Amino acid sequence: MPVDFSGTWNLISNDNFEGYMVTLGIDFATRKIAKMLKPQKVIKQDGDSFYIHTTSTFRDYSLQFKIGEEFEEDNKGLDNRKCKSVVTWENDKLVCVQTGEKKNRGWTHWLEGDDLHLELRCENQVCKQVFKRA
Ligand code: ECB
Repeated sequence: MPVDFSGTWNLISNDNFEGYMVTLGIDFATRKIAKMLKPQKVIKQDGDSFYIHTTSTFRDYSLQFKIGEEFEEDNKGLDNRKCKSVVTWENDKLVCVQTGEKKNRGWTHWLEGDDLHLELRCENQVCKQVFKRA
């Protein structure tokens, strides 16, 4: 059985979100608000098709992709840059490479016990988020 990320997940920890946002050029006022948020993720996984909706009281972000199929990603409401993204399986981890203006940009999702983990990378910064099932 493949891993199934489907479900509703609530953020419980957010390590170095500040460093990640600074590398993305997010302004001070926005970072101050963003740091306080406790986003929720809704993930719908159907085979190799994914829908990930991240919601908060401030901004929402949704993403749809198929494993191995490159797509244009518009990071609207985040840093507003565009990039070319592709998500692949690395064993049981979901790995996204976001090619664009920013070097070494991407993220990795995996399950650990009952928790959903997310590592967000940009340049030399790594933000580590952990979510619990709602
Ligand atoms: C959408 C909730 C967070 C809103 C933060 C608002 C402003 C900060 C601006 C830029 C910071 C960059 C990213 C925000 C961090 C998380 C949002 C979604 C990250 C993401 O790419 O999740 C992936 C993997 O689950 C699916 O898009």
